[in-house]
Amino acid sequence: MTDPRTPEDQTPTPQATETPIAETQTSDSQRRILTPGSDLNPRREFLRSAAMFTGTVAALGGGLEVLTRRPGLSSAEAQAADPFSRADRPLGPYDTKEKVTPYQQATTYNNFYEFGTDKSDPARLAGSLKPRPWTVRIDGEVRKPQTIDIDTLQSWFPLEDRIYRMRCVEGWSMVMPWLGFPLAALIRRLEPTSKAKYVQFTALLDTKQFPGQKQQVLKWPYVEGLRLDEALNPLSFMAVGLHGRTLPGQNGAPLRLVVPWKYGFKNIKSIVRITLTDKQPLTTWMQAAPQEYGFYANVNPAVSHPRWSQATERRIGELGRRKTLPFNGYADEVAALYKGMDLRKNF
Ligand SMILES: Nc1nc2c(c(=O)[nH]1)N[C@H]1C(S)=C(S)[C@@H](COP(=O)(O)O)O[C@H]1N2
Ligand SMILES: [Mo]
Repeated sequence: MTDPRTPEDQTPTPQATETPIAETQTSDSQRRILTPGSDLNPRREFLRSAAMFTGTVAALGGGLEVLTRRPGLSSAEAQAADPFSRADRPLGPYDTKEKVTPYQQATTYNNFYEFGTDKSDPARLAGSLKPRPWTVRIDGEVRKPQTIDIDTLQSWFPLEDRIYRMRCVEGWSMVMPWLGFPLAALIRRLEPTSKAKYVQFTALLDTKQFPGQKQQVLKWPYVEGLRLDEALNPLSFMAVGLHGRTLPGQNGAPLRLVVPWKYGFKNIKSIVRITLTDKQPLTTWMQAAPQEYGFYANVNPAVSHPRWSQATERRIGELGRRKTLPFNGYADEVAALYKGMDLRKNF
């Protein structure tokens, strides 16, 4: 199996088209009312240009049916009201103030090899992924192994916004406004036994929904993992939405992991199984190329990928490159997790 990855600067990027989002008056309790394929955050009403309606919507696949236009608001006004771009938006403790990557780019420039290795494959093919009905198997070192319907699982937690940087190992980055809940809240609720030391995540295996799984570019299903203390860190997040709406298929519907201090490939999409275990999981990328991808995969500008430097990155939508920060800028929150570890060996 040869590693299909190349550094990002060899790949062209799509054009930007901002998707305007505006706020409406809805109580916080209504934020919890979730229906399949609906807007996850009823506080916001989504406005899209006529071009988006006719052009892109079909390509974006499931979960994007709710497209409404608020009467009397021009597209420019709607854009100014975007809760993620507005300067006075109240920021959460972990939110970055950096400019959020527009919805159009975050949903058309994707890595999701279950659909194919091209950046445009996921958006083009995500319609074949059916995020409802969906169950998540919880097993291993937990008091009550169980299979939970995704809507039940979501209803356990109030949804939060998190605006996180995301840095792909290929050398590009985005700023993603996620909606979801802390992974720690889920793990606590599952009551791990004293033997639980790691969390293993498994994505869906289904060649009907994932045409790319007919090719053995990776060993399917995609598997990822975290040490239990990493999983319990307040930054670790389970996303069910993006830009205020249901997570599109190409971004990992209906449930994906977000660990912003690690390279993007740790952020496993379309999770069907979460296993608490006493053994370090063998992740998909470690299995594919162990000399190139380690278990930790913490963003580290000082340690090059064997085939390219990790010192800089290109923010999607920007020209030029910026310096990559240790732990992707989240060192204050997570560096203590790796105290005493050699981060060159544990790459
Ligand atoms: N199941 C699955 N999850 C995955 C991948 C994948 O191929 N399959 N690619 C990863 C990589 S390499 C990156 S950079 C991010 C990209 O997330 P995004 O498309 O939402 O930006 O998803 C990660 N999660
Ligand atoms: Mo990536």
